Amino acid sequence: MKKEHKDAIFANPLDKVATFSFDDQVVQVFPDMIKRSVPGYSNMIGMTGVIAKRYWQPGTRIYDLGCSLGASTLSVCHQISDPSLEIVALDNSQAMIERCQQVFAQEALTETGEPRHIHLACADINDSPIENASVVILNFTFQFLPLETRLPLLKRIMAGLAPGGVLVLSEKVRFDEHEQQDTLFDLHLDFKRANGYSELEISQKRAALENFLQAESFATHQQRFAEAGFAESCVWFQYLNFASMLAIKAR
Ligand code: GEK
Repeated sequence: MKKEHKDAIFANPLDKVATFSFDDQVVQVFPDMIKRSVPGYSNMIGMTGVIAKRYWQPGTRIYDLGCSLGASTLSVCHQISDPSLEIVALDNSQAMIERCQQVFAQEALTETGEPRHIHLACADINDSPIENASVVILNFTFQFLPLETRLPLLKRIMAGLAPGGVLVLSEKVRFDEHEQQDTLFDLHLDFKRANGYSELEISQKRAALENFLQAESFATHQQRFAEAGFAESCVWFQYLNFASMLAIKAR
């Protein structure tokens, strides 16, 4: 396992803060960055595998959309030991995929040390087929998609899911009520400070994510799930302004 590098990408003053990108520099520090920035990340990832175990139907696939370094896929592999399980893990950052390939080669193994059945590819999830799925995972990826592509993607996921299949969607969320939004936003900044980020790092990262990460409210997500045809949806985890939702297709 490669040594985990500390995220210091925004530690020094930058003349101009460019829009965030999932490049080589981010890949180097990604595990540290996401754990120190996303409240509840480890809980949501850990539970993703547990949810997958409950809803996976043998003979169908699990999709990990925006897999980065494969944390959700590894969580699934820890929970489902059946070597016939097929996982499709996609990300449109070549740098992420290259590193993820190394992670899977070392860690995504069956009990007898064979490689797991994982199709890892560099692809845009907005035009990748989703077929014969029972579990689709979108952990912290949907928030980066242009707003107009979100409903079409959910409709394609819905069409690719078997009856009784599920979507796990984890995101940063925003709140329509200003006071709640401000309170949880401020506490998230405190969370980052408590995890060692400086004011400069926090403000430069914020500028880099401006308009790139577009968070939405629970009501917007729930309405869209219904519009895409999901029979049921709920919030199963929330920690400050980060949450994970489960949407279920009718049996
Ligand atoms: C985890 N799920 O560890 N198509 C494919 N990938 C995309 C697209 C797209 N259109 N847009 C963004 N990505 C992971 C973490 S990170 C979350 C996911 C974060 C990819 C992008 O390249 C990046 O790797 C990932 O989505 C988002 O649970 O950095 O906050």
